Amino acid sequence: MSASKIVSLLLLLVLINISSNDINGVNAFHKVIKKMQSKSTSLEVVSHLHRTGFHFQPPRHWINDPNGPMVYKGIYHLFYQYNPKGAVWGNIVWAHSVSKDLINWEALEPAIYPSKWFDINGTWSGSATNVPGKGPVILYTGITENHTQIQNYAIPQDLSDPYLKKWIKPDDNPIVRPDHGENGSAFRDPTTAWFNKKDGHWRMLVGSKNKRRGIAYMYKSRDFKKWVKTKRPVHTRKATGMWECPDFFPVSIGKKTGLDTSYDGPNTKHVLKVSLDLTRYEYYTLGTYDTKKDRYKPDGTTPDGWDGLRLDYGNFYASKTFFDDTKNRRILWGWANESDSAVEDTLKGWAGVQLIPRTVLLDSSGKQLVFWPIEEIESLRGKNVQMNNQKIEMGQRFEVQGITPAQVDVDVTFNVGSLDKAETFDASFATKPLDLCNLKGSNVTGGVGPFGLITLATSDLQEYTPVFFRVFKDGTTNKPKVLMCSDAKPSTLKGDTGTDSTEKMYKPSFAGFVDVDLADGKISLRSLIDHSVVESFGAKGKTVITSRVYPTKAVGDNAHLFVFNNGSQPVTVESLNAWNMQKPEKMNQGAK
Ligand code: DQQ
Repeated sequence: MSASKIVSLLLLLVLINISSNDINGVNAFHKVIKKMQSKSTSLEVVSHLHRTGFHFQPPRHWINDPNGPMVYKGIYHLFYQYNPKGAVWGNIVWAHSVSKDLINWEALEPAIYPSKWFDINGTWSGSATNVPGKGPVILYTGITENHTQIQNYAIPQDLSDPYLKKWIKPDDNPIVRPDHGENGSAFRDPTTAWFNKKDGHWRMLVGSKNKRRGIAYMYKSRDFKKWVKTKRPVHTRKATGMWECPDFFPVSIGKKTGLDTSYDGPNTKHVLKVSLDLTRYEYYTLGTYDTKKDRYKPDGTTPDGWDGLRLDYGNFYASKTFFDDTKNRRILWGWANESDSAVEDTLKGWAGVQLIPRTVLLDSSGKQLVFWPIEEIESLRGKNVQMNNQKIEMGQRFEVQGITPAQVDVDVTFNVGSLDKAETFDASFATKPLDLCNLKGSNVTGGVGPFGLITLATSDLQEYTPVFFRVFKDGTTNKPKVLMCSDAKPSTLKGDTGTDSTEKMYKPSFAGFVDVDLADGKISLRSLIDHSVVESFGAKGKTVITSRVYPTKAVGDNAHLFVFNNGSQPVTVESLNAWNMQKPEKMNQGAK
């Protein structure tokens, strides 16, 4: 073999190794970093530089999956996977917070923590179900003495307490153990259960895999205690690996309200969402749930697998929805991990945020879901600035002035005018939006676009996180194909030159297509910008992308916000509203 071939081979091996460790920026976990897992940080030394202003965070330490969200007696409950002793994954308990408005949160004692043989090695993710007559029941995964994953239940000690401060784990646990056909080390994350009036049974799903086939097992029960596996899994898919945190719920066709998980009526579709352990991103399908056969069949309008639709095309994982019967809406919670290293997390004393809860509806096309930040978030809006009818020629950018852009909500509607100059869409990119974003970044001149927002930027663009659209045209139909990107590559000067692990920084570009026809030329973009989080909603929530970024200079009062256009076709900002966002009064002070 020639020397150059050997060099290429070595390079390939290095790349393979990098990409297999680098699972979408989410630190590999369930692997305990022993020397760091109990390295506690005192509150005085927690680093505030990149902490968020209005996102859900405990005052310090590691968080991951949102667990068991629900509303009970008018109080919202959020549990989450939490390490009370350090800023990396480990020592996991179900931390518990309560809120009256989904904005201000009060921390309570952890609700569930390892203490019995059936969860002594871990209290992992799960869901809550409001069982009429019984009150809320939590189903969660316990890791046993011999490291098997089993499903347990927990109930409140006092149903008259709307805060549900104390939880009991009855001794008749577990409710479900893996049988001989199931994989006891890949068997977890029970869903909210739903009730089938016709046969008087509750049902719930548990995520799993068999070799590389992703599986959602279904169990049914009359009394919520004795659970029996149904004949076949509700759904499986080859080559998708372990299905973590499945979520299964109905959505209404036509109505702008959410549905209870047990709803069984006409004009609905079902959604099955799974979190893919292999890549650390999620996908969902829309389909039909046959309640007699207990089988789910995707519609087939989008792929059932790696290229499937995503709730969020960015840093978003282990998500879970719940039905909020106080406002008739379904709300989605998702977790965004850090993109920096475990060493950095330990140094800063915290890791992970829960993203702003989003309402979930079926799009009028029936082919996808749409997401929108819950209306309550608007109560945090402070000073407002606007921009109207601002034409942006190629290469121009305009600053949004008069606010502090490190912590804002910005909502802009662009008009692209004519599509005549749009680049022709190459069909080979149809399943590869990310490749397209990497190839054609925010600075690569196009026909229609790239245009959008430049967030968390220094005035000279040494650091910036662009969120933008690029409009292509289908060569035969002339229909637009819209790409949306959120690009962390230029977000920070950090990690560019460093070689040791504290300096390394994952700075990905994230991408998705946006299904719009642009008949009126308009496309909207809303971004919730919060120091190290940029959550962006394209075309009123048809495509959502979250990025985590760590600017060194574009911080605090030195962060800037621009609208820009690098396409030869001028675009117009028809309207732009930006609001400073206030901090909630209460954000989990005193979390243990
Ligand atoms: N996190 C939990 C598991 C789940 C994973 C453990 C998903 O139950 O599968 O912290 O992030």
